[in-house]
Amino acid sequence: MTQQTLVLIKPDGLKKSLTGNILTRLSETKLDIVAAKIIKVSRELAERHYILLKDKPFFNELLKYLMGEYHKKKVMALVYWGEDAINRVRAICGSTNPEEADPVSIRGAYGRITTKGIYENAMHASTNEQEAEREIKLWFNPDEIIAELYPTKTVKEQVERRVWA
Ligand code: IDP
Ligand code: MG
Repeated sequence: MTQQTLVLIKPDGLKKSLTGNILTRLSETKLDIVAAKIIKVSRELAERHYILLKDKPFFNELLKYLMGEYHKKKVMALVYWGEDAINRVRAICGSTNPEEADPVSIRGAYGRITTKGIYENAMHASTNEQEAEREIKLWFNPDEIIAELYPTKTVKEQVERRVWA
């Protein structure tokens, strides 16, 4: 089944200069990258991304982690597309808890648990098709993705936007 999945290289991954290593590992999936960008994550975006975890005791620390308050204020977001994309990426990514993750997985190799109890696990990967759709639509506009993943519509709006001077 052809699928798409959201990958985030989290602020610890960027701070530790792991982008190259992580992308090289993910290339083992033979999937296509159809979108990529660097983002400064707002609290609103972090909250919306992790909305399903809002009742967890570590939620606030998790938001700060994703916003880069402990590392660098940036995240790299990518969309991978191809056969069985969600499970292929999750397999190389490894388990949520970096200490339980296979040491050969990305999280097993590069993650840690901080003294505040947050799992700093270097990357995010969508868990199922429904979450992938919600997350991809949250992080990307249709024009930032080079594949037609979901239906779109055109709207006419008069908005002020910044352009090159
Ligand atoms: P996932 O990233 O493997 O899908 P989720 O349960 O969606 O795992 O959790 C999102 C993120 O929240 C994890 O990647 C990790 O950074 C953090 N996290 C999840 N569970 C815990 C926990 O029990 N303690 C501390 N941090 C956690
Ligand atoms: Mg998750």
